[in-house]
Amino acid sequence: MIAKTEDDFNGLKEIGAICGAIRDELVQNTKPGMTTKEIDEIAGEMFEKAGAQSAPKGEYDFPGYTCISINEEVAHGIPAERTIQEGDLVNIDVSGSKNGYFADTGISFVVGKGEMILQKICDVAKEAFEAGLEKAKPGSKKSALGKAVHTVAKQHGLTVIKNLTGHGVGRSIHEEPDHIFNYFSRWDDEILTDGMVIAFEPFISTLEEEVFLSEDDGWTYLTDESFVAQYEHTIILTKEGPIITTL
Ligand code: M3C
Ligand code: CO
Ligand code: CO
Repeated sequence: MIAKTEDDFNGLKEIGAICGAIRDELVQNTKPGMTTKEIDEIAGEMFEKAGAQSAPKGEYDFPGYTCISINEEVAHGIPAERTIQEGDLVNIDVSGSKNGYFADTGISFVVGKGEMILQKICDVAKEAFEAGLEKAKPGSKKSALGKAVHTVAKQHGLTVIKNLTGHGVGRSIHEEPDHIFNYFSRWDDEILTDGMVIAFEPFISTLEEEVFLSEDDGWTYLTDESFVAQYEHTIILTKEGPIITTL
């Protein structure tokens, strides 16, 4: 969407703060021995208390309030009986709506002490987000964000996932612009505009550049031989600078 009115800005900030708070609470509660379903239940309660709805559930009938993905699972992991272990790479992605406004945020992190490479990809995903954020201005090319993400990944000897992307958000969970790539696409000549609302979510990988969909559940994106980290926020682009709604 293009945010124009004060109601737009307030509505986007309200659901952004709710999703950000749920994300942080879930991260805090991700401890060895917990099941992903138990973690997800906390989100269900928090959405309800806030008078907000889970976007995956509401928009796609996803079997969970949030997406929780572990190790070989990259995204859209279904909360279930899988137990968190020390050293796991976990991604928690929270998206929701209130009063017709949407937000989307996610983070990858390592539970307790884990392998150094896992912490590295989490740190690089955040660094790539920050590099892209520098380019997130009205009048700039959308492709500049992906270029910045890929540059950071390469600097660290890492790769990006090319078949998962950021997207527009605001009045629905996924809307125009359809794709914010994690690499420079020369065919992408779209110019970012004032008030445009985007979910920017770099995916940084240790090796592979593509994920594949699980044939078992039809939801979960998986890797074969890599580990992948994501870092996502909802951003309103303005002439005065970006507003991150999900901090
Ligand atoms: N919030 C998720 C989508 C959840 S709906 C099942 C997202 O937009 O960040 C991702 N898209 C692709 C991978 S994660
Ligand atoms: Co998300
Ligand atoms: Co998203």
